[in-house]
Amino acid sequence: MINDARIQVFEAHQADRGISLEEVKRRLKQLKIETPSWGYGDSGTRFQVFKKAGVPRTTFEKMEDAAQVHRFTGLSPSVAIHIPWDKVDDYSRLREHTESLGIKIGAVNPNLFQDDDYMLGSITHTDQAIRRKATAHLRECVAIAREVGSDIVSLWLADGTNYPGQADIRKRKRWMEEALRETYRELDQGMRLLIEYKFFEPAFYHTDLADWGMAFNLATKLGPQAEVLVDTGHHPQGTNVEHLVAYLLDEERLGGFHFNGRKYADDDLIVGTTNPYEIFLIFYQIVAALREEENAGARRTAERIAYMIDQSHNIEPKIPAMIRSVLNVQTLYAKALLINWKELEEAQVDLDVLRAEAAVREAFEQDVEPLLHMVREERGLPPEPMKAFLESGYVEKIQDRGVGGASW
Ligand code: AOS
Ligand code: ZN
Ligand code: ZN
Ligand code: ZN
Repeated sequence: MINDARIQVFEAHQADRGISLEEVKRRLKQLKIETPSWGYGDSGTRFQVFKKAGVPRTTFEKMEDAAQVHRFTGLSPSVAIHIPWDKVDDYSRLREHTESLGIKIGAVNPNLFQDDDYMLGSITHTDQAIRRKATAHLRECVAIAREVGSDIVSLWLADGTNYPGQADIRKRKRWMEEALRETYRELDQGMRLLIEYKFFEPAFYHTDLADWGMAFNLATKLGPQAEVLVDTGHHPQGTNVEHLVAYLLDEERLGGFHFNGRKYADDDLIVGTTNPYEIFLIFYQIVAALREEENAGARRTAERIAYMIDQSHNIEPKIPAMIRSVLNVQTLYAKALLINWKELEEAQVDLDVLRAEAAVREAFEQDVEPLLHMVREERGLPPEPMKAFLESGYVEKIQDRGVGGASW
């Protein structure tokens, strides 16, 4: 529990460290983490989809669950949708319903991987008719984004091959570029196309959009409204994700994140459960860029990063899993905001390796619970969101939905 004495100790300690808590709190209050509609439905591995009681039966009900996450955390005012998983007859009704819950629709995610036609590729398929069909779906998603009031289309492409020689890699590259150019042309001003990469799965020999370099190159070719989306589970083991984040930030092409935790591959577990230091170090790079942008009063890349959760809650209760996830992100962001920049910069100038490393690590070691309680209190939110949600009676209330809700 947090009491006044613990808060006073925290404030005094941060004052000693030379940290301006007002600035830290201001930034913390701006943090928004989108949750995905698919995170509320039934999901599973390729071995089994577990059916849970109380799972939303429709996209409308998914929005109701997502609204709970925002209600108790104040962190998740928007929800990503996936087409066709969230296909509805009337998108303006979905928009109205969502907005009546105090949240809004965020990124629109096209699905180019669940149609038999796409077994050997979608926008990279050898058959022109299939490429046309896939491109039409991408364009449709831009139109849906317009209709639901979203400014982000977020594309992950499952295209790839399983065997050497299976297809012409360079032709596929050109077809992919062609389809994305056509999609890009559909964007309204102010809309963004986020390009997500992943080095394997479902294809295991080559993936057409395999890494951040390819996504960056494509985004650069397309134009300023195209940016890279970094999913924390989409890199080979050992990749220095915070480095590529810093690189993309500096090139002004970092569009967004899919947060999740991983130990082996694209595990899609709760963010920060196995790799909290990595997430913290990603935020270290982002806060550095934010500070630079603010001082220069010019570039605005870091400020408008679209943070999203992309996880598959197979064994966890859905809403608490989502609450845990956004709280973990908030905690790690809070820690990064406690870096003593003066100390760090001095150590770097003095070429003092150990002091510089310590300046970063010491922020990670701070106990930010008092800080988070203060911020929640100031915003009129429950100081312990998970506890408040579990005591709210919502879980009991949705049991009448029964078993067999929506799943992909
Ligand atoms: C797939 O591995 C990607 O992470 C996607 O971003 C995401 O999981 C998908 O769009 C949900 O279908
Ligand atoms: Zn993802
Ligand atoms: Zn993924
Ligand atoms: Zn993942």
